[in-house]
Amino acid sequence: MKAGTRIEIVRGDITTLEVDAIVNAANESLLGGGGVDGAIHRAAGQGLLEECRTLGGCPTGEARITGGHRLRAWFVIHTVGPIWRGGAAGEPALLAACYRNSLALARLQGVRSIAFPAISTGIFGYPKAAAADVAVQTILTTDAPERVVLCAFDEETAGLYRTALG
Ligand code: AR6
Repeated sequence: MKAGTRIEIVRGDITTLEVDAIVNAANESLLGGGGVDGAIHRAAGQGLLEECRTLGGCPTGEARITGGHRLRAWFVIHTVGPIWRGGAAGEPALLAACYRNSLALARLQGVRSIAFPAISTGIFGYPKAAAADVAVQTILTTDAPERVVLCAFDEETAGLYRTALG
């Protein structure tokens, strides 16, 4: 983490946040889905889907960047978290790679503030406490923008972030 990076926990809907970039917990098609992915596509509008169609998908653990279209955020960084298969299929390393690769794209674009959802902890079934630890540890050990928001959709996740941050 760069000296001066602030990590904040915010409860609520990531699509409403005033940050330069929001991260989407997508799937390998990058063509939308349920959960936070569905919410982001609904809020950003058809233009986001059209831009995503040009990207040709994204492997698990990697990230791709698009414009924010009708969102407040300038950019959406789409990353594909691992599906939880019991924990011995490389899930922790893949989840850490999602955070690292998203932060790297943010830096390349000069993003000063970025918000993450709890990647993989919904439909993909990653245990929430373990995922919160991976998120916090990876952000703390990666060169990150000035402001990093951990967006928790529920109070349980917010509490797990508080614990992971110590
Ligand atoms: N703002 C912030 N967080 C949210 C929001 C929101 N509007 N909506 C849900 N969450 P999930 P995954 C939280 O299932 O597990 C999609 O179909 C949610 O409570 O969105 O990575 C994709 O296309 C949970 O804590 O993502 C993929 O197929 C977290 O976001 C698949 O789901 C992640 O839950 C990805 O599954």
